Amino acid sequence: MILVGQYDSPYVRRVAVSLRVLGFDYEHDTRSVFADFDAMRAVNPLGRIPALVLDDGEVLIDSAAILDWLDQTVGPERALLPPSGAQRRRGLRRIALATGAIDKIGAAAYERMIRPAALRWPEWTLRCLTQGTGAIAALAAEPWPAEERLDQAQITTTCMIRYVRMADPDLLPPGRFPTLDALSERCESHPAFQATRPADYVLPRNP
Ligand SMILES: N[C@@H](CCC(=O)N[C@@H](CS)C(=O)NCC(=O)O)C(=O)O
Repeated sequence: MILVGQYDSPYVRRVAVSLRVLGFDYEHDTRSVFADFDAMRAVNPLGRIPALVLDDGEVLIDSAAILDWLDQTVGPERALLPPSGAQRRRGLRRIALATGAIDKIGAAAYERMIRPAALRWPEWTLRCLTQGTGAIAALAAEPWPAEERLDQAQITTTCMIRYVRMADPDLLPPGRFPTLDALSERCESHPAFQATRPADYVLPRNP
């Protein structure tokens, strides 16, 4: 199968980490969602990453749908999201906070880096940052026991932390939330995270 999208996208990265943790082999198509927009739209009509091209040619789009397919494929014992009950609700809440933080802090970063200066809307940016940092604070207040098995809430939250530290480092400096620092350090030392660690955040930039 082929994973389309670069690892500076936390959505691509959470899929890549999950594929590796669950033992799937994949090829990596690193076309750029911005620089290769038309080619990207040929894979995903939305022109977004990630997409996963299965061996029979079926194309899965949206990281949540891809992760759902992975969990269904490996079955409930190995699934990265618990199949039901309070554990599943807890996992889904954490994942919603982490992906919400990515969306809001990402929107503010797009505003700052891509939108021409004259068209920026500071109140909107501030609202996005308030939402994103609120979600991060809520995640920091959750317990993240070191002995817990690696699951999707940990994977997505760790991908979010790395993303925020690339997109807007001042929002999540080391030391502000020791629980999240510990989670991130633990997960980032795992081979699946090391193999997918993005060095930089690649965006077209406007002055
Ligand atoms: N809900 C989607 C979000 C994916 C997403 O936001 N991807 C970003 C990269 S991090 C993207 O493709 N951005 C380009 C665009 O939307 O134009 C998912 O979970 O896959």
